[in-house]
Amino acid sequence: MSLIDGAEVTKHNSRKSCWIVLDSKVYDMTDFLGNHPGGAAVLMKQAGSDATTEFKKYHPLEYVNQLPPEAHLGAIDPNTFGNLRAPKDAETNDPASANEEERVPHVTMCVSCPDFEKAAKAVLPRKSYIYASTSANTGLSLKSNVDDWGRINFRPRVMRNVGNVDTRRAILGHSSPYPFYISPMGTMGALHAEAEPEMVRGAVRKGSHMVVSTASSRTPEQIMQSFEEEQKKLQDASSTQLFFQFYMPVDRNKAIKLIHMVKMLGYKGLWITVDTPVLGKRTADRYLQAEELLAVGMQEDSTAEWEAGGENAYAPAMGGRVVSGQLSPHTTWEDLKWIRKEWDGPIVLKGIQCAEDAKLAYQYGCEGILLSNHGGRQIHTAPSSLMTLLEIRTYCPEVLGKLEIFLDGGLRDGSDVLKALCLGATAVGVGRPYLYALAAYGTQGVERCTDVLAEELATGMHLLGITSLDQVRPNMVNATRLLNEMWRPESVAMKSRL
Ligand code: FMN
Repeated sequence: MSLIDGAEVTKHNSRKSCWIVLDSKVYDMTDFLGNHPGGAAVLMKQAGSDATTEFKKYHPLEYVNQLPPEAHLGAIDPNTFGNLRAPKDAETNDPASANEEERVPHVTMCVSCPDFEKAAKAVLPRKSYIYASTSANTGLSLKSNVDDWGRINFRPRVMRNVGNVDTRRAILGHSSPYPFYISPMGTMGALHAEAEPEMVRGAVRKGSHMVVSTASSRTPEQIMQSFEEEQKKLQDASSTQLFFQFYMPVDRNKAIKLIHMVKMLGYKGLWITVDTPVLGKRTADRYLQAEELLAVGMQEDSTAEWEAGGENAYAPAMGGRVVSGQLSPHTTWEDLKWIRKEWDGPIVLKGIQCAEDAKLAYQYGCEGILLSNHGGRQIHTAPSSLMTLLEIRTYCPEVLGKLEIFLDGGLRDGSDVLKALCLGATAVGVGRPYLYALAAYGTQGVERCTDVLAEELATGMHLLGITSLDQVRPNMVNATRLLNEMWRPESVAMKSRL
């Protein structure tokens, strides 16, 4: 195949013919414009140019191989990169913070979790900040995640000789210095050039566990490799373990292959996300996609053609999608049976939102459940994980102590971890605070975020009157306000059927 001149690639910069360069290879993306999960406009901005850097923010470069072979036109002549068109500049690459005066403070100025968000906002392109911060619909699920932590109060005991406190907790049998871990979050490359490896380094240096997303910007092999390299650098072995968050793809063979791969690589548990049969409505993303369409002049036929089902329909402004086949809406409880045959380690269901499903998870032999509404990014007006925990305590307390119970969503203070533990949680996941810390400060920020949470937790223990996490009890918190709002079955008969 002869080499393609950059000047030729540049000519194909319209929606009638859209070529891009990825990893020195030229691809014709014209037929893929209407299917791109991030929206056609994202591709159009890169049309006629080298999109490698932008691509790597969102996907492992290996994903290029999933494009149809006929889209691959050949290699670019390396001497002609200079002839390529520069990607269309968009306002979405401006910093997220509108305030010019805002600068990223020194990391030591981050003394509580919300500080990391402010710092990230100052450094991140607006598009990346929107990706991390967006939530579903009007944002009520996210709001109640954050608010509900403040609606439970402690009932502290005093004069209890609380000189030294021990914050250790085991997660699925793996000891950790803290009862919290880093939640799985996809596409970290959009927030930091070093993406997941940088997050892993921060985790290993502090010994905290981390759950790695299926939708990571790096492959599971690359992430495990950075983990092992960082472990080797330390004098004392770190307690960190990596677990794997699993999105069920439509194709079962692909699912099995991925499960076998992460097993072989040494991931310690499979956390199956069950709250995402389809993507929730990420409102801020929708505005952004609409803006991007307008910026590249694709507005005129977008909605109308999509509704008419036209071949050239650029749907993204109206519909959030994932890469075709990567998320199965057909999964049922019965699927756990074949998954169990392929995976002999612990299984945690991520995204349990009511007592009935907690009970089913136990009946189906799972080792753990993660009460979560995906950081408020999925169903509109979801229950907070605290509310779900209270429901489980009320309607199926038998699972407490049998399943490991994890919670995530809206946790922004180490003392909130303590509330969850008092109510029976094994450990708690922290998402956005770590992501913002990574974005603003890389590994150093990740370490700092752990320190902030750990210190708040330890202080909370002293002030609550306990010295070890074995001493937490439900009567150490007042959850009456949430209990008053908790769902109740309509009849006694219904309660007994739960
Ligand atoms: N959950 C998943 O199961 N898989 C993912 O790939 C994933 N990606 C996420 C990406 C972002 C930017 C965010 C904010 C969350 C993501 N989540 C994902 C949800 C988190 O695992 C977690 O449930 C949530 O972030 C916890 O809420 P918090 O961010 O308020 O701490």
